[in-house]
Parts: sequence; structure tokens; C-alpha cells
Amino acid sequence: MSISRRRLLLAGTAGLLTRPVGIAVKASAAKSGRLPIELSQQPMDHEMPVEGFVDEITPTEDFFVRCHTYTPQVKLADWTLKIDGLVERPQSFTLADLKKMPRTELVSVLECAGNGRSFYEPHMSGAQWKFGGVGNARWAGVRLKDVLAKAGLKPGATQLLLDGADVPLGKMPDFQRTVEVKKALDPDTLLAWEMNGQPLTPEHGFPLRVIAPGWAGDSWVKWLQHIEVLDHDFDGFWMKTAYRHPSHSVAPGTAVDAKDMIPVTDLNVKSVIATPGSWVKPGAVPVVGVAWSNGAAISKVEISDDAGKSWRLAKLTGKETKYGFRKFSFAWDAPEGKHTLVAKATDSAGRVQPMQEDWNPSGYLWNVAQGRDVVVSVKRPPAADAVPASSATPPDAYKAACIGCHDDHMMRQQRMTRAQWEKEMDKMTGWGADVKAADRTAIVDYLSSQFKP
Ligand code: HEC
Ligand SMILES: Nc1nc2c(c(=O)[nH]1)N[C@H]1C(S)=C(S)[C@@H](COP(=O)(O)O)O[C@H]1N2
Ligand SMILES: [Mo]
Repeated sequence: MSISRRRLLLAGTAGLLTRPVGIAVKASAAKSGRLPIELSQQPMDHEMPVEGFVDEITPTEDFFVRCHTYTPQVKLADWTLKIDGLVERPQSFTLADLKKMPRTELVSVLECAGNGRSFYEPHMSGAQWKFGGVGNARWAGVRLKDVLAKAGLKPGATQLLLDGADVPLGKMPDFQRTVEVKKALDPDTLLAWEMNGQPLTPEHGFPLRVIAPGWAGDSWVKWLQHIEVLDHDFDGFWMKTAYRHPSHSVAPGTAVDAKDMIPVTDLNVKSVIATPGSWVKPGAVPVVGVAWSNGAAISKVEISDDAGKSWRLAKLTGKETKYGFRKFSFAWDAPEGKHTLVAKATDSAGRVQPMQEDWNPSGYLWNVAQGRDVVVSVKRPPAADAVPASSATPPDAYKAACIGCHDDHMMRQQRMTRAQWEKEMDKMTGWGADVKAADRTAIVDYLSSQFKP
């Protein structure tokens, strides 16, 4: 696969990419003409722009990508899925073996736990998703429970340790996740090889991935090659430290004790307006978007054009599926002026999008009913001035220590205090960044002055 010239040029203008860092471009070019928002090129974190929320099924080429490390290029001839641990009969399946089993299809939303993280105040470290760290696809494969039946779970089995073919960079911990046996045996939990009628693409997990409908994306392990059945909780980094949130509400900015942190599982009820954008002409304007939840159908979507003071019902259009996007449409008679549009979804379990954030230390599961400012005028208002790019020259030590595993997209998207940058330095040196003691202050000076709240 080749790196597109356009993207290489973009990387060049960032001025800091000293050597190519693997494959930086999605395999499929967007037919929709929508360009992804590139949070990071490699590891690849690509966000879908809000206009993408007009589609009930998200085209694969528009679908967000979230990778903790470089995308592995798995060759089918070398690949098997192994199942061992607490099982009666350890198994090794080829893709052809799995395809002989009963096929199941399911439409489901896949949303990153960190989607919306950039909106939390105070900010925290991590991929700075806005709206588009979510998509809805038709997945096809086999039920995980049918695969497990071939191996036979032994008594005492409680967790499945799921491991993909991606290889950690430096000393970062391997991305390994567990799913409890109860979720694994749910008939809607699949191992899928198909997304929207095509084999999975490399960035979406070719040849096989976990489909955990209703749960956040971190459980949807890609490039799956090994399932180990355990009788205990797994304490790897991505279970014990990452993907946890407080079991109770905490005040924004609070440090939470590890014993009060529980794993992220279910998604929240949520909606996003796709159109209109920031400007429309006065008159009849359809307000269109999608809503979703964790498996409970969307029962209503309300729209406000006055920042939440008054609400009117939108029409639910499209198809109702248990786990998928539900489209909505509202006929807005848009009067001239500045307005704040808000969509607020309710699901059949009675959950409603909140008007205020429930802050948590890692910024997971954002689902605030959020205002979108729209200017309604006959003439297009002048574009706001772009924020000037940072002009400070980074210290050479920064380039040497921090550019290589990834480029500076990772740093530029953050808005952190000096104390938070110090913690990030500890995390990255722990993962293998080679920072000389004498250089550390200069690097932190640079980061905390350029990429601050
Ligand atoms: C050994 C490889 C490696 C080096 C060297 C490295 N990083 Fe990273 N860094 C990573 C990986 C991998 C990720 C993506 C982690 C993820 O997606 O969960 C990352 C992510 C980040 C992020 C996003 C927030 C987060 O923690 O996920 C920031 C900020 C960052 N790095 C800063 C730095 C700085 C500053 C340096 C230099 C001191 C540095 N990195 C050097 C591997 C590295
Ligand atoms: N093996 C592996 N599986 C993974 C990841 C990863 O980095 N490695 N990222 C997870 C996360 S955090 C999310 S949100 C989803 C993203 O899936 P997508 O890239 O197909 O949208 O994959 C999950 N599966
Ligand atoms: Mo995620």
C-alpha cells in the first residue's frame, strides 16, 4: 500500500515528521468526498465530520478509525483464531472454518468510549474527539457463543481475554481486553469478518473482529487472533487503568481513587445534528441527524432552537434497529438571526441526554445534549479567522524524543496544564521515549506553553 502524496505533503507542512511512520492513509478513499478529521495519522485516529451523520448506515470509507498502535497487515494464509485456557477442547479456526458455521448479520453503532472527550472541562489527555468517533455499520460473522460452544467452557470460566495481531510500540502495554462470559454468550455478540457487505478493511480489523453491540468500542477487539478463557479478572493496563470511570458522579477535575473506578461498558443515549451547519438562509430548513443508545430503541428526539428553553418533537425517520442509528428530521422555520440548535434524545428505557456533563477523569461517554450555533441570514457571514498555527520552534530534544512513534498531531490536539504534561511525559518515558534528564524541562516548557487549556 502506498502513502498518498497529498497526505505526505500535509505531513511535510507540519514540519516535524522526520521519518515516515508506517501506513498513514485509510485503504479506501472516501467516495462521499468527505475528508476525515485526522487526529493522528499513525497510530491512526480518524474522525468523521458531522455532515456524515446524514447517513443511517455509515459508509466504510467515512467510518472513524481508532488504533492504539500501528495497523497490522494480517495475511490470511498465516492467520488463525486460537481458543484456549479454561476450555474442554482448545481450538484453532481458519476463516474458512468460521464461515462454515451459521452466519449472522446485525446493524450496530460502534462508538469510541472517548468520543466527545474534547468537550470536557477541565480537559484531559487522550485522542481529542469531537462528534465523529462513532459510526453505524452492518456487521456479518458468527455468534461468539457458537464458537465458544465448539471449545466448551469449563466450570469457573468468568472472563474472555481477547488479543489482536497489533504489536505494541516500545514498552507500551499490549492492547488486550477482557469481556465477561455473560456478554460473550449474548446472542448479539459476534465475531465479524464483514462490514457493510465487504471483508473488513485492515484498519477496521481484517480478518476478524469482536462486535459487542451496546458497548463502547474498546471491547470491539480488532485483528482478533487469540481468546484465552480465564477464571479471574485480568489486570493488564487496558483493563485495570484505562477504560475505567467513577461508579458515582464526581466534581469536575477530581482525582478519583482506583477502588471507585469501574470498567466502561454500556453506551449512553445520544444524538448528533448533521445539518444545518453553521450558516443557512432563512425559511424552511430541515434539521436532520441521528440518535442511538445501548440497545434500547430511541423513543423520541426533541429539538430546541433557543438553546434548550423550549422543545418540539422531531420525526423519527428511517428504520428502527435495536443497536443502530435512528434518523430524525425536524421541519424548522428558520427566522433570521443567531440561534442555538439542540437535539435531545430519549430511549425506551427512559434515559434522556443530560444538559450538563458528568465529568470523569479520562473523559469517557460524553452525551450532553449540545448546542450548535447557527447563523440564519440571506448572505453568508464572513469566515472566522483561522487560529494561527503555533510559531514557536520546538527544542531539538523534543524532536529527538517525541517524534518517531508518532508525529506531533498527537501533541497538537491536546490542551493540557503543565502538571498534566508532566504526567504525559512520565507515561511516554515509561513506554520508551528516550528523554535525557537535562532536556526534560525544555520539552515540558515547550509543550505546556504551546498546547495549553
Ligand atoms: C515508544 C513510542 C513512543 C514515543 C517515543 C513517544 N510516544 Fe507518545 N504515544 C505513543 C503511542 C503508541 C500513543 C498512542 C496511545 C493510544 O492511542 O492509546 C501515544 C500517544 C501520545 C499522546 C496522546 C495521549 C495519550 O497518552 O494517548 C501524547 C500527548 C503523546 N503521545 C506525547 C508524547 C511525547 C510528549 C513524547 C516525547 C516525550 C512521546 N509521546 C513519545 C508512543 C510513543
Ligand atoms: N486490537 C485492537 N483492537 C481495537 C483497538 C486497538 O487499538 N487494537 N482499538 C479499539 C478502540 S478504542 C475502538 S474505539 C475501536 C475502533 O474501531 P474502528 O477503528 O473500526 O472504528 O476498536 C477497538 N479495537
Ligand atoms: Mo475507543
